[in-house]
Amino acid sequence: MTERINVDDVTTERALDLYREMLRIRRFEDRVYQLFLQGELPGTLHQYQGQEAVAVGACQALNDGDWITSTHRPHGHALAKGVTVRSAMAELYGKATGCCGGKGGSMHLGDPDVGMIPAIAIVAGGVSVVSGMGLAFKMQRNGHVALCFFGDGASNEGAFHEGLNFAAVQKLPIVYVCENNMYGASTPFTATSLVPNVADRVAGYGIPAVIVDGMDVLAIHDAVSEARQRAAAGDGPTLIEAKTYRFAGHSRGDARGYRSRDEEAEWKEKDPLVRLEYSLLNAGRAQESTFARILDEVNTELEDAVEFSRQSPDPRPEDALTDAYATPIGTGTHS
Ligand SMILES: Cc1ncc(C[n+]2csc(CCOP(=O)(O)OP(=O)(O)O)c2C)c(N)n1
Ligand SMILES: [Mg+2]
Repeated sequence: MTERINVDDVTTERALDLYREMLRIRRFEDRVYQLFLQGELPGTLHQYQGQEAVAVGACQALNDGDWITSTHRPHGHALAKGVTVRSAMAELYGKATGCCGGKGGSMHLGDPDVGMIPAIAIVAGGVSVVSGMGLAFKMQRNGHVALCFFGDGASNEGAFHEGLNFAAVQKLPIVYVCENNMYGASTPFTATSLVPNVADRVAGYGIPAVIVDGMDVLAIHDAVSEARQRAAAGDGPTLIEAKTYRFAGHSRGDARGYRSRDEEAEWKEKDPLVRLEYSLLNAGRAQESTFARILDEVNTELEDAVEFSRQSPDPRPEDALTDAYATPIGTGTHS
């Protein structure tokens, strides 16, 4: 039985925008999965279906000039922050027109032009990098805020604890968004922590922590807006723990033996897209035809991106070392 979310305080136009953003991510991920199985996309994939409300609610609460860091599961963050469907798709195809010129691929998706440092696949890597970003913003007094997405598994890394403590004592303008999807690869969070919430862990750093329904885009948006305000006002970081679930396996080869089909079904009942659609329909704020139209438009955008990517050129060998910060040993450019 679908549970309603509170749509009373949001305009219908805004709610439909949020819906469209989430659907764009969902359909992107579904389409990418098909393309991967067809052998069109190289590499591996960590997919974001189920967690769309977190990326969209959080990124929509940011201002122009704010930045995000992301993880090995970055497609949703990238699209929500404004990377275009074309340049994200072309990046997954490894094409020169991709947001990293085809050199980043799935796990390093991002684009500084939209305020997203290319994703960092080292678990908790973003927690270190965001400290530097926050410190820079504070020193520049530019009013910008840095938001760091990371998983429950990342909260077991040393970098997480060092990074949060540093940001806390320096009162850095950072919002930490933990996507607690209950598993770090195949390991349940409960097997790695004697406290039930990541939020409980940060009390020791003097950072306020908020637990929020990660399947409710409006709840995420409100929590991040408040945390953003706090950060921009010089009051320091906040941690938001979004309780969520990834509908797909950890990465493409995962048979999901560590969790039950019943558990998956329970979480699918909380699908953030279905809940928003249901709540708007139930309140008489939109019709089925509205959602059908949005789906058509999103599908058209996606097919355009696939065609664009297929027809895009490969990166040129002579550009292999541009935009790269490390060079292979033996090139003569190494010191
Ligand atoms: C430092 C480090 N250790 C291990 C890995 C391998 N690895 C990739 S994702 C992952 C699990 C991360 O779990 P979580 O932080 O909860 O993110 P989720 O996959 O659930 O989004 C692991 C162990 C890695 N990329 N980096
Ligand atoms: Mg996790």
